[in-house]
Amino acid sequence: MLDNHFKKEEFKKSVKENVKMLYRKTIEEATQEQVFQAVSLAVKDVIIDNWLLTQKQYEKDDPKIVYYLSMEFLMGRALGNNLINLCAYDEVKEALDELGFDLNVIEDQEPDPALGNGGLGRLAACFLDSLTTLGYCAYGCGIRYHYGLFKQKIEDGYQVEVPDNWLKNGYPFELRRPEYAKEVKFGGYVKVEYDPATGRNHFIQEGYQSVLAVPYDMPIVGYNNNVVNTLRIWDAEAINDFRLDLFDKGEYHKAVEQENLAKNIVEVLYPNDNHYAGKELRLKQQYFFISASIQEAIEKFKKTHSDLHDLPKKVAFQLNDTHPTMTVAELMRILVDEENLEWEDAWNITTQTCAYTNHTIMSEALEKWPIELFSRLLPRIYQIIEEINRRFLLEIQQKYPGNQEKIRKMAIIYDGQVKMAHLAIAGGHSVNGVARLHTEILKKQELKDFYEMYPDKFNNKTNGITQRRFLLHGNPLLASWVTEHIGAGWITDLSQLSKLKVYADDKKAQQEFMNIKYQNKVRLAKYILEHNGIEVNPNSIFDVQVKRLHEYKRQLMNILHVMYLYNKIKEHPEMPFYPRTFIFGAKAAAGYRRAKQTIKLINAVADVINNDKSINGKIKVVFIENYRVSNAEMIFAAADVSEQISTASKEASGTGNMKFMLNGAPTIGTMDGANVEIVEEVGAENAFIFGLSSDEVINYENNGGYDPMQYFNNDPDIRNVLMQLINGTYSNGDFNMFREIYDSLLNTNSSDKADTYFILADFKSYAAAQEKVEEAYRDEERWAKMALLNTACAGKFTSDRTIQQYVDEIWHLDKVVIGK
Ligand code: CBF
Repeated sequence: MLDNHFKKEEFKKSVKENVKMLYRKTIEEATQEQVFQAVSLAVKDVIIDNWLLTQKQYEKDDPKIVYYLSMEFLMGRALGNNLINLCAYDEVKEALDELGFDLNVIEDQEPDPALGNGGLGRLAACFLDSLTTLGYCAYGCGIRYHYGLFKQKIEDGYQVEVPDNWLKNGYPFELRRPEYAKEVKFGGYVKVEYDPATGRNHFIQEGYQSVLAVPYDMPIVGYNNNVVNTLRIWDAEAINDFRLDLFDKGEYHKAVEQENLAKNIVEVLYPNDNHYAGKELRLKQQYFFISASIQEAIEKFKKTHSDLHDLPKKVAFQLNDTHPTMTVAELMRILVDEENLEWEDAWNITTQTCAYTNHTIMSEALEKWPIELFSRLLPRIYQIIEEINRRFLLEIQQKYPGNQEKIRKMAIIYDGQVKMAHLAIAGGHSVNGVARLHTEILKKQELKDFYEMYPDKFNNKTNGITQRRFLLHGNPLLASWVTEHIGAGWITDLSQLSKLKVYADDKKAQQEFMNIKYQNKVRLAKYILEHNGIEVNPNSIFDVQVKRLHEYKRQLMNILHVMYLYNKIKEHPEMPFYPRTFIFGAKAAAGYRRAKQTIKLINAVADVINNDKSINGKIKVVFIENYRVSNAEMIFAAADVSEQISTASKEASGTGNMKFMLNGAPTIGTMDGANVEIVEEVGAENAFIFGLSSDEVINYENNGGYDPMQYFNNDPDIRNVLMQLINGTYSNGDFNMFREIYDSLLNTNSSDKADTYFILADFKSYAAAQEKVEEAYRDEERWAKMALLNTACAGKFTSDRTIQQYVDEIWHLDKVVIGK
């Protein structure tokens, strides 16, 4: 699909023209950043043609639309990805070469739009890529945070957060759409007026403050199919007319408040992953983008349809976790208050249109808003939720007469709180988990009562990732090798990777595969040298754990194991040991103390070990600063070993695990989340599984009986490592620096439970699994076969498969072909 615009000469001309128009410079005078802007505009120009074509086709076909509602879209850079999906990467690379620029360097000028925290936001981005590539009509709806996830700096081993001003130079791939702006109202009170003509009460919000939600559209380019969907992110602006009105009335104070509301609401993304902080501003953010998105969706529907009862045939709202759950109440508000539908009708439409994805069982992530806050901020929405709750309780009572326990556990409003997950389940037709094990835990444990009441709503959708970004763009060498061996079909049908299995024992293929891995390791080693000043050996095993820093993900266990290995090497310098580079990358939420201490510990251990000449560089520890989508692509490509070591039952799915697998890195991990399915696909002999099972963990949690002190007392290796946390080994003699971590494992000094995430219970089986990794790696053929098979068996984990399952089982969308 080589469009005219990408004919080299045309493209070069257009870049030069853009540089001139934007900066009054010749291409020779332009900076790399300016060239990035100029190239992006030239690419956007082509995209816009397809965007228009897509829109025309949608108007013609009137397909059902899915609105993927998400507080987070962790998009990563767009330029390279767009070129890949336009099948124009190589042409543009060549054109830029001729202009004297390196496309990789130009790509590096792009800020990483970090409008998300981790897995949940990145999943949303992969889903948009797949929806578009598969030819489905979809909108991503989110927030245009002015500051995305903070940039991480490491100073003296500690994380320091630096604001991410990603819009500083203007973002070339967005388009402001003021014509679709919506008013969103907060606060005030609800006036009830009886209308004798209809015999109905009308609910009118008065005395409110409002903001104008202004959408910015970003194109989502499908792979080689001319389809361009839209990510619509809402910015907030003050409503000028209203403000003047207030000035006139002398209500200056109110006018300023309104201005501030607009300023604050989209200022920054909350940097919490898997954690609910209960901040008022966050609730405002939620209602802000939901109200604007739902208003827009209904307005769009009404342009071509007259009967709102048909909404579920034409529209699906997917709630990405509980954050967008307000959708249920906002849709009810529009249908009942504005469209004058009867409650029952409106409820039928709402429940058939909304569907909810659960992404975690971590209790601290459960959103529960105090009713005081909720009703003050959103008085009409709160009334609607009260009514939903009243009716829902009646339903429970009917099903379980006299069972107060059910009411206590399932009510939407209880104990002075609005429980968002309960609202999402009651208000939709589908509840899905994100990996088979996770969905089973939801059914049997976390959402058991809801599953008993609505078994048909529950279903599983194992997560996936887009191979276009995480192989084709991130690992061009491997991508070409795969194409040479099985053709290019895998780019849109990842199951074709299984054709690689025949090469698993082929010596030549093994060598080529491992040679590519080596080159990717050299690329990463160069990055590490440039960014960390640490020299790492590309012949060592690259053992990688990159993900958000969270206690349940157990980066702590990883670094304690590094300390343990170091002790062993020091005690037995003669013992055989295959050199290893332990690579970490992780951001900790700004207020998450324990996580930040773990980062400091990793860096402190790195400092000691990397500078100990006596071990001849057998171990190196690297903490990659500011882990994000763009460096992730390079890290996955270079990994030998994928660390997926969460406490079983805690990681809903994981998606990093899939990215490593696709790039040929076997997993060392627990039977948690999607690891279970990874092992099923690749075979237990091609992974390194250890640790407590999820049943064992849940059993301890429910019935007690876990005593970490036992491990401390009975295992000298564990005792030794833990003592090193408090004897100054890694803290220049400071006994207190890591005391809190030590206490958290043994509960010597706190009222919390000790070792909540079973690190000591799993430590020795983790160490044993790591020994097996070393043994396997020493056998070059065996390792090459394992690595190759990991890639060959990764077909299931494409987000194309996940999306097709959502389409078939939840959304029922129609495929669209452009230009038919
Ligand atoms: O489903 C996508 C991801 O979501 C999380 O990141 C989340 O924020 N709840 C989970 O922790 C991951 O397990 C999951 O893969």
